[in-house]
Amino acid sequence: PSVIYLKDYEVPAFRVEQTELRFELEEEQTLVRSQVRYVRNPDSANRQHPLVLDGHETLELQRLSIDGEVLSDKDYRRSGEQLLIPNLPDHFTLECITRIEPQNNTALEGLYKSDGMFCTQCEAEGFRRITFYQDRPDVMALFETTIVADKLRYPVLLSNGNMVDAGEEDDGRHWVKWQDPFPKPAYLFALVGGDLQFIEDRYTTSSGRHVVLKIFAEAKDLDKLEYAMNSLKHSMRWDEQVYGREYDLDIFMIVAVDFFNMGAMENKGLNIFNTSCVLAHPETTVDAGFQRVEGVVAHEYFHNWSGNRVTCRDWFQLSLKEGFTVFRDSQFSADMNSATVKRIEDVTLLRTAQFAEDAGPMAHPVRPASFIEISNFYTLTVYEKGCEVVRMLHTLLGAQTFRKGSDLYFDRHDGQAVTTDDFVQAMADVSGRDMSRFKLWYSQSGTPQVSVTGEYDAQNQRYTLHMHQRCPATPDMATKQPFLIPVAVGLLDPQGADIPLQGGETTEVLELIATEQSFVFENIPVEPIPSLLRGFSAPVKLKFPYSREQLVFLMQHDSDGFNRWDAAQQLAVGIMSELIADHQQGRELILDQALVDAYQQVLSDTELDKAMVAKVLTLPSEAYLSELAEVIDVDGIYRVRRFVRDSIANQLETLFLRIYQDNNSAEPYSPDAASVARRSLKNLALAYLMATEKQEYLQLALQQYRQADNMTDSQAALTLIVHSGFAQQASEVLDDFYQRWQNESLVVNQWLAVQASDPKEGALARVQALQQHPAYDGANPNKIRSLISIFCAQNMLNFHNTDGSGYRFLADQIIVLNKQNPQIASRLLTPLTRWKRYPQERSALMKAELERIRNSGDLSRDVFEVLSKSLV
Ligand code: HT7
Ligand code: ZN
Repeated sequence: PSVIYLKDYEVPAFRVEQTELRFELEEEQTLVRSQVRYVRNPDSANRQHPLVLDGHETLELQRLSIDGEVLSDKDYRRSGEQLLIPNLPDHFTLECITRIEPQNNTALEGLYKSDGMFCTQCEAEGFRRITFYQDRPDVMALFETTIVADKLRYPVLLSNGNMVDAGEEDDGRHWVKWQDPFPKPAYLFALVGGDLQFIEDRYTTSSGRHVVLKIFAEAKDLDKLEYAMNSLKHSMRWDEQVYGREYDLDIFMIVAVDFFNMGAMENKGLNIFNTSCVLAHPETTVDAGFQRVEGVVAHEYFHNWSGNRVTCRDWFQLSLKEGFTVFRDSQFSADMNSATVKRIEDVTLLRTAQFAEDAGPMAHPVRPASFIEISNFYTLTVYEKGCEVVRMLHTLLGAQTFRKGSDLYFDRHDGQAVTTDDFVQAMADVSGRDMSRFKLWYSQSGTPQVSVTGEYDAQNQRYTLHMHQRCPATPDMATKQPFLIPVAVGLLDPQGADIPLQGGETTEVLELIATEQSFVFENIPVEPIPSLLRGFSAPVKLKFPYSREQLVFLMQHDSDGFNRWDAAQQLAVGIMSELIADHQQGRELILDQALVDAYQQVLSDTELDKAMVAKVLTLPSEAYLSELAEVIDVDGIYRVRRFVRDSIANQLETLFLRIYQDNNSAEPYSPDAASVARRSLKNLALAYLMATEKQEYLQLALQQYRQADNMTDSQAALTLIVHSGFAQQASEVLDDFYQRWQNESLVVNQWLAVQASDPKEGALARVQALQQHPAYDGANPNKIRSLISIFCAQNMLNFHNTDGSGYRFLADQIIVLNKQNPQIASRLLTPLTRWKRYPQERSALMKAELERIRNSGDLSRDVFEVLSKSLV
């Protein structure tokens, strides 16, 4: 497979004025007729350029004609994934008929069937599986789509834009015609055909436009759509208030499908969602699920401006829409819930998974310079680090100037396909700042490391912070220039109060631009304790030589909620890292009382937000400890985490019991922030109580499991019981849970995940047995994620079994999925790609499995790219 480079970008040879599509949906085949009006692009350097159309090998070409004249196979050339037509006039209409088989499309790209329903996924390059087309985001066209299908089987036929006509044929088929008034690239095209029900609502925009809102799902799921509808309306209002962006069509539709490679898709006017990101009901959905629905509905809706009205020039610019939209949805979720908790969750994801990506073989900049398969670049770097880059712009410019910049960006580029440079330029223009150094965040990969020391000059009442930055080499880039790093800083006096800084503010954003730089604070009357990188103002690893006492002090006093939590994390990480070393040396494990005391203080503080207490008392995950380790000691990390958890549980048992009882309210379920916080604290307390392995707490968990009126409490209890040593009760609740929820596919996914993450011995055999269970479907990505991905990512001890069985198992799955669904296969590879981080014995076994996959035969581009980068 060939490598595609950003530096080779050329404008398209032809523009498209109009794209008319007609789909005849049948059981054995779908016929697609496209009629496309092309115009030679005056901006293209070569006026003789042939028309180059993309078309997947599965397309059966039935007819090609230009302005009514049928072409013979001498008039065009089909080569690989392309169709070339030379000698064309400057204006013409190309008609193309293709035959495709959506019912056999297991890749879930293009047009496919999900549970008997036709649906599409065209981003990034799925449209070329439907018809021959310039399948690139800078070719934007007006689409008109007619869908013809059997009326009984497929009563609902949807596409983008507004429905303009409909009718019936004599043979039991009906048809519907949709017109989208906004030009769009092919990746935003969507079609749905199925037997669907919907809920409906209305929304009036701030300028008075009436919009019909519809959410479609299978009839059995109709009662799980209300939360998404409310989230949609909140998102629409929020985007008007915070970004001045209104919705622009008369209808906005969401469709829930069960087979989907990612979370959701922002197709113009017709979003398609993985059921896991749209269905929510207290009895079947946990709190985190509700929050995910709210976040994803907002994300896809916000794309209507950041992605659809202004789109990407090419796929290297993916973060233009994704980084910005993740930033927008994170602001929205922060506004709807607790801002600090949202920040903690986002940073936890970034630090565990994105930092690991930056440290692995697939490291790439937010704007990659090359790729083999673009689907491999829908990554945490493009999304989450891309969001952090936009957040840094917001921090550097301030909210008001940032808003001016986004207004200018949307006005200047409405209807265009543009680049991340254009986005930064709008911010530079409104602020008058030179952003050239800032742009290195888009072009350089790797996680910068910032080392800070403090120096107090008592005589002159001066405090100086010395900073040093470096960014380690990544496989794609050996040397890096210094970044512009905004470091938000506050200084605490010995009582824990913020010392006023220049201008009377208590937080100042320092701009670190050189490799070494010092920042001086005048009029500091006492030696302060610095609070650094407040709110995690930049995606870096920051080190300051804090003592444990200082971290405890920051935990108690920092006015920045994020940093209070982070001080607790740093304290725990420091203590656990030492214990891991002790474990490796065979020394007895002794827990530093400082951690227990600090946790006890937090638990006893009735002023603190409950969600914050739960976050502070959650120990760093195995994944985060792994990311921080030079060489990953799987057993050491697991044992030490257990030891620390159990020690805390035993010492603070009475307190945990009181917390549990105080928060075990009998109020009916509500997904509001305060109730979520209460449940999270209660269930954290239950987890610590269960760690004591006492019968009485097993009874408490069983009681919660039986009496819960909501899935959050019932699943929390289920997980604790299943993961405990109480084997009989574990098996009883698992059976009970399945009997009760077997007809709820998303709940069954949770049942699979609980078993896949059970750390007890023999997990692989249990996972393999579950693959044979009627509840499992190896063609459904949600099932694969719940069972296989969870086993590999959240069951470290079993996946990394030194007999190599976990690695072998994963490789076997990838070999099968490589043919069936390459996108999913390639994503599943991730844990094996990290082989260099493990000690020799494990790393050799992992590498051998990567090699076995490489030798297994025909590799998809997706799997090939990840393998080839991992095996250098
Ligand atoms: N923009 C959407 C991306 C997406 C996607 C990409 C590759 C393969 C399947 C996919 N499904 C959706 C999702 C989003 O970021 O909003
Ligand atoms: Zn997105």
